[in-house]
Amino acid sequence: MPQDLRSYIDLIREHKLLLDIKKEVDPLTNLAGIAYRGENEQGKATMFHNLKGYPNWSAVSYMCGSREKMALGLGTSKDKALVELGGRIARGLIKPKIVEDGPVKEIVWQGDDADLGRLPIHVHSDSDRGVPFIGSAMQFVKDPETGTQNIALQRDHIKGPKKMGIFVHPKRHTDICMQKYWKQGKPMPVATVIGHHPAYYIASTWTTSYETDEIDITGALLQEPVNMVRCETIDVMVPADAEIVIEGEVPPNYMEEEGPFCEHAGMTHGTLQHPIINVKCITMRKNAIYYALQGGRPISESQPLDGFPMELVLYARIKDVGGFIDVKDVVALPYAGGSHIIVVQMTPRKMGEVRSMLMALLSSPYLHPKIGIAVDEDIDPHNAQSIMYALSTRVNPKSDVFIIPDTLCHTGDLTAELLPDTGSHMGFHPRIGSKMLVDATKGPALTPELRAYFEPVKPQGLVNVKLEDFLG
Ligand SMILES: Cc1cc2nc3c(=O)[nH]c(=O)nc-3n(C[C@H](O)[C@H](O)[C@H](O)COP(=O)(O)O)c2cc1C
Ligand SMILES: [Mn+2]
Repeated sequence: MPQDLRSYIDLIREHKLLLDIKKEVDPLTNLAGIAYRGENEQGKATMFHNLKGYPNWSAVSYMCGSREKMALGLGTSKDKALVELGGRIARGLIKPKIVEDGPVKEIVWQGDDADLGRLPIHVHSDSDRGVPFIGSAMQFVKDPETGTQNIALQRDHIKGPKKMGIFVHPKRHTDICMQKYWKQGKPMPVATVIGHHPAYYIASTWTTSYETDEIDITGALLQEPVNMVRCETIDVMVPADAEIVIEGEVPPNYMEEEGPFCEHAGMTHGTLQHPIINVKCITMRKNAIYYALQGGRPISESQPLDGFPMELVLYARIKDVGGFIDVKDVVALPYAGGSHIIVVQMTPRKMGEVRSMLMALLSSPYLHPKIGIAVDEDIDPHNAQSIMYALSTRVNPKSDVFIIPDTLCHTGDLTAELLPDTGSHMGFHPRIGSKMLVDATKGPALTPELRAYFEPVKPQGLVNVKLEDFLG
């Protein structure tokens, strides 16, 4: 059996990481709030079985709400994920298998039937003026010159029964591909895939080279070729075991206002000029499950989903700096918003190692990382209290903090300086920012007396006692 959304839902339910909600929930007014509370108050995904206005539909939220859940879905654990998945990628990407038919073709809506209003698309935040957005939209496009496909997770703004706005980041891969079609005056065919195993979602936010088809990353993560089937009305291949596919076209050289929407740092940026998709056909599985991926305020699914592939890429990048760095963990703090703060848990062995590592950490294919913090192995890099302890007791700002001005930064970082428009077709102003390197370690292992000095004391008897033994 292929690994898909349904096998994953069964798995997280079995591990008590899913809340099944049987009472009526309204995608337009309260689904987002319930899903947000499920993850942020109980660390659980939500499955909605009774959706107001959408009989026979169900929806899942926050299935990618934490590293713990995604790692479980990939047959590993939160703590072993970076080494295990890094190994799978290093052993080689895996090409998909082309199939003639698949479950995603069980139902086909053409013509007037292909109406977006029939899908239980939800309203994410109070910033969005009551407009539903598809947060879980994996956009599959095909380069017109090479035939290589690209996947990018890009939200869709619902504008009518057959029309969606699409937020295409200027200069990223969908834009590069789109500009090639537009130069020839042609529409770009695009397949919007909704609902599948987290491996597809992790691959779709993975930042890699334009030449790499992210479906091969999905194969490597799952350690098997995935099944791909041709769309009905456009020349694009899509996963045969997905829940829903919206086939459409991006008309050439045309843009209109997109947004406002709750962005990944937890705020809204208002509207910008972006392309649209005209819908041609919708295909889906029987009893399709809608994936109501929640955007916006942390912890939304944007942070762990941006962060998990980022952690994998950064781990692979920094562990070989200077030959070898003893890296234990890399965490893009999901509760910090925007994936701007990255904490590296490591054992520093020699002078200079931490600074060199932090330079690589903050200079990679990813633009989000702005503040890099190195901590020792006795600090929990997932825990804010533990990180604060290291910042408080192991940092001398004069010698442990470095600021690098005028570097590339994420355009969504509103603290960064706006540059004059350099000709981006969307009038999207590039920003220039700065980076902060923080060495919050005790010092290198070659100075054991220095490290010993920073050893935290332990309450008497702590290591031998268990509270349960003394209760009742
Ligand atoms: C939940 C979520 C939503 C996202 N939405 C968008 C979006 O609307 N537009 C966009 O350009 N990137 C968005 N991203 C980031 C892209 O998915 C990411 O940059 C991806 O690597 C782009 O694909 P590419 O590397 O093939 O260009 C989103 C990421 C996440 C996790
Ligand atoms: Mn790409």
